[in-house]
Amino acid sequence: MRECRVVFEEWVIPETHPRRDSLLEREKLVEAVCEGIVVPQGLIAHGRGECFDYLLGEQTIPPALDAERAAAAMFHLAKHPVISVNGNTAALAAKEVVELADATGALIEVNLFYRTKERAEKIAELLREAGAREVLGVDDATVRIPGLDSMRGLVSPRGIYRADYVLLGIEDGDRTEALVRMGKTVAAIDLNPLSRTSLAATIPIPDHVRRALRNIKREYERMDREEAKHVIEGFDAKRVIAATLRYISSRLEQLAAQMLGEQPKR
Ligand code: PTJ
Repeated sequence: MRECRVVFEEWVIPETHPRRDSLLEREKLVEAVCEGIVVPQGLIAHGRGECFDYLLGEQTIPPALDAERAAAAMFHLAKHPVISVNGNTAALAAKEVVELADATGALIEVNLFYRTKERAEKIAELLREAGAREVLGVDDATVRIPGLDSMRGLVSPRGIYRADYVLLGIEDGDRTEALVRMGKTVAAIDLNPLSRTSLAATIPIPDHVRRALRNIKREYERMDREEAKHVIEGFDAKRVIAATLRYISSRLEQLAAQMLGEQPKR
């Protein structure tokens, strides 16, 4: 492995550290950068995600759960669902991706913004180690998403190109918009409700990728096709974004009031 991190002697994250989980997650991503799975830019994306997760209270908020139910419903209704996996998602949630694909019968495809064959192979290997039987998007990324130039537009003809439903996470806005333009239903896990991805997605999911994938699997298993139709009929992406912004705004208002010992505004 390329030596790319400073190794602090006897550096362990104390069991009692109040931000232990968050620090361990960072370590996991740094390691994944050294292994060539995550790109350095992925660390910047993660930091932005962490910031929004703070604002949400590091929990699944009610509008996110509504979106997760809609994302689960689409797995019941779609003919050709695909879970699109990039470096960050693979490093943080390979197991959850595989479990969701197994439960729903969706295909898994590696799809990278910073695509190299070597990275795609490594990510596919990580997914196979997590139990994936088949991973598309490595040798078979031969067709192009219209409107996306260079390597980042390449997808598998059996996977994302043909899909009627794509679930993706921690994604760039350009690519999400291009998939929506192709007429696909796109569910996008992104902690930032104001990102171009969230604004373009058919189903924006403002939640951490690991929590979101677990919740989608649970909700999928709880509903049948009839209920799924109902859930989709009642779903409104704009309401999810607006409710998330209101949630953050009122949470911050409450925290500020608490700090000053004031009665929170109604
Ligand atoms: O692996 P590649 O080559 O496909 O590249 C992946 C990155 C992440 C570098 C690429 O997709 C990218 O540049 O993404 P952006 O445009 O920075 O967008 C990432 C979005 O994901 C941001 O809006 C973050 O808030 C959000 N995000 C970061 N970490 C998480 C997250 N959302 C959910 N869960 C997270 N853990």
